[in-house]
Amino acid sequence: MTPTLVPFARSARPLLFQVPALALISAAALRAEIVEFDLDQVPMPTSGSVALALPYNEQGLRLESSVSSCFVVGPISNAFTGVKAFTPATLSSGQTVTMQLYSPAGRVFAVRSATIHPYTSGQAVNVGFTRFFNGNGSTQGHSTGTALAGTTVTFNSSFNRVGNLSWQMTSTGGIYQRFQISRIVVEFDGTLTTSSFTVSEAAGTAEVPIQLDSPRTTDTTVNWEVTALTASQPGDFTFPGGSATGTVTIPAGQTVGFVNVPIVNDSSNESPETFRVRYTTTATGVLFPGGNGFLDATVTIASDDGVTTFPNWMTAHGLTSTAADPDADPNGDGISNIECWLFRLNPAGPNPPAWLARRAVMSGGSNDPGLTFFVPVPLPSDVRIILSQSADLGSWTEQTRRTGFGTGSLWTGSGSGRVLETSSPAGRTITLRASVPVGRRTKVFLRNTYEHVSGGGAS
Ligand SMILES: [Ca+2]
Ligand SMILES: [Ca+2]
Ligand SMILES: [Ca+2]
Ligand SMILES: [Ca+2]
Repeated sequence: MTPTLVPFARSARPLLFQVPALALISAAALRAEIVEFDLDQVPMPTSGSVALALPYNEQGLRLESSVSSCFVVGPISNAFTGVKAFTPATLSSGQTVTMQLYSPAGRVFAVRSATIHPYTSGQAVNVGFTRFFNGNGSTQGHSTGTALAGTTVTFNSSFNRVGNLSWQMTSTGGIYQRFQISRIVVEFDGTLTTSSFTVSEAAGTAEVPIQLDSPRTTDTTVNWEVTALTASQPGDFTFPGGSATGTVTIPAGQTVGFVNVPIVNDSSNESPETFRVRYTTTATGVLFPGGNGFLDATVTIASDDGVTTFPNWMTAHGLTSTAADPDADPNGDGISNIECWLFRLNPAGPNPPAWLARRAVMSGGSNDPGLTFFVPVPLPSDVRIILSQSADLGSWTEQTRRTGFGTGSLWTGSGSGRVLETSSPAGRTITLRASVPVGRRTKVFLRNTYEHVSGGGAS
């Protein structure tokens, strides 16, 4: 009897575990996006001052002015020893000059501090009208104090979430009231993102992420609300902690938080069903993409009941067209769809680590090498498993194969006598052992190949 071989696809399984691409935890070593605008691109003047052409760019910030250049003063006389500071060009009486610092990319930031210095020919004179504007109509005045070494001043909450920082200087009464700035510290606002995904009905929990593009210096609290769409509550999922709303905090220095929504592992045959998690926030220093006031993640629950074939498994996970091909990997985790079906893995979203342990791993050590894997029940009838081995990764020799676990299905081939199988109510643990050359040390490479055989077959 000839087995039906259409459609027919191959799926090679590399021996190394691949890290799921869906891992959402970002490295904690990421730098907060704090920018010190401190003229670090400008050489230190060896005496007096140097002209600084405007606009001047540093670390994603741009300095512009109503004049075409300003001065960078360095270690002049007894004033700015070791400090680079900038100041507008000399003003004539009554002239006003406006300086503006902003992100050419349009990024919003919080102004944290500025270090300002008085200046009048090396003498310490308090300059009291150094007013800053935030571009939104708010102003804040600071005095330089009399210390030539400068004073670091901080900014109130109206200087959070600004598009620019500007300041003016006007000469009055023929006296050049001038000050210098050596350092402005801003923190760019973080952008919050989430992602929609498919969760397996048996996964227990949908971990819905809320992520910052970079860590912040303070905790970020985000509100969430869970709403049923085509899924029903509490039949298909339940509210986290029994509440449809709550908050999640992304701690300072970290970039991700989760809302954990319990998923009900029912026994109903169902199409993919959905619920929504909507995020809103009043936290300062964070934004949603596009300036939206909220952010949605849609979670699709894939039912695992009444599924008997590979195409059923794809349909249950909402996969169609080429995304449902046996060799396709729509969730980017390095595991093909056909292998997901054999091991009852989620092909369209994340998998619990315990499920990934079902996949084939090396076993038996150097004396009796093999591949061991676990096929959960119900055992499929339309997946062919082929063990091959190689001494050089160039030519491969098939050892044994089996198509599905239906009646009459058997391991065949020269290696069929080396197969070990143990059954349990949960499934079958299978070890496919290699053919080991005797009397010499050699390398053996093993691989499992998984194919879809529509309708199944004997081998
Ligand atoms: Ca359900
Ligand atoms: Ca179920
Ligand atoms: Ca179900
Ligand atoms: Ca995959």
